[in-house]
Amino acid sequence: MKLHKVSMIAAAVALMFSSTAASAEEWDMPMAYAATNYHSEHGVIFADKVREYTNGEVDITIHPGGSLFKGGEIKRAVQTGQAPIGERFMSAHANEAPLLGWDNLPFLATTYEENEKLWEAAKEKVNAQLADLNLVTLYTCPWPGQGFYFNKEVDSSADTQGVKFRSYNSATATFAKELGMLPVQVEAAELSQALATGVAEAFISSGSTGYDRKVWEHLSHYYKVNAWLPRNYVIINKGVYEGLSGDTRAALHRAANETGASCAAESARLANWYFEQLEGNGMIVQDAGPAFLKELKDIGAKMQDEWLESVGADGQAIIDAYKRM
Ligand code: PCA
Repeated sequence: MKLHKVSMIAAAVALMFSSTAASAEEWDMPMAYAATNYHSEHGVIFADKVREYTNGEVDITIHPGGSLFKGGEIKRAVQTGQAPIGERFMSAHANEAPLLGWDNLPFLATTYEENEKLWEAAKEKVNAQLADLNLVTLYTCPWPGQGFYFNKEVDSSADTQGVKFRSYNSATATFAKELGMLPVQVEAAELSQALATGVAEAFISSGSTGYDRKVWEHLSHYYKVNAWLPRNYVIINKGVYEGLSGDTRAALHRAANETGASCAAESARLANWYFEQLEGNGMIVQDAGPAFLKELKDIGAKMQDEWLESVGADGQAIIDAYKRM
């Protein structure tokens, strides 16, 4: 009788384990940038941590380089639940929700420290906006400061007229137009091809994307500007998130917080290393000259005004909160 009871308990325990195993979540996570980029490498680190902290209950497979969904499709895929989780450069969607352009305001927060403060000031409102889009943010990670790539020396907007410019969101398209350039939106994964085929002959980005896409094969000059440090976000479908147990959510956030901090530190560590690689491959990397920089700052001020106008009180509240910090 006793033995029977013990074996019944053993069977129940076995059943419990097998049902846990059967209910393990398997998530595909689309990411847009090169597999060797620190953003994508941190996706893998995140997945490993999630597996560990959920005791294998959530098993995430990373798909970098736009291989599962292209960069431009990732937000919608996660919103609609085609993918439960994904990574996206959120300011690319500021045309739909202007608030998401908070990290793309020229010359407002130009160091990692300032960028972190600005995120602190913006976080609550940004997350509320994303919740409206059926998304929950798990972590965000900054790109290094943004500057300009050209195939020639550029001293002012006199040199940029009619140049075909690869933009990555509406703000960079505006910037280009203000400089007399012709913007075309291209995802980082397609950048080398756009440069090779002449679809684009200039762009704004960090040293990171220039390095990943080996742009020294087509371009010669990089002008450091540190105009802003935009962010990628790892986002999860709100319905999927709400369906998780409290413990699983806590494990996800623990993994996300650790990964976000490590990813930001890696971005800062690599920022100059990328410039060294560009130089090592023959590019001229230098600060933007005073005349060009003055024009960029004037355009930047105008863009910030336009952003405030399109976002309204929430935008002003973010900037005010940031300035008080
Ligand atoms: N690289 C990404 C976004 C910002 C950056 O530094 C890109 O150029 O697409």
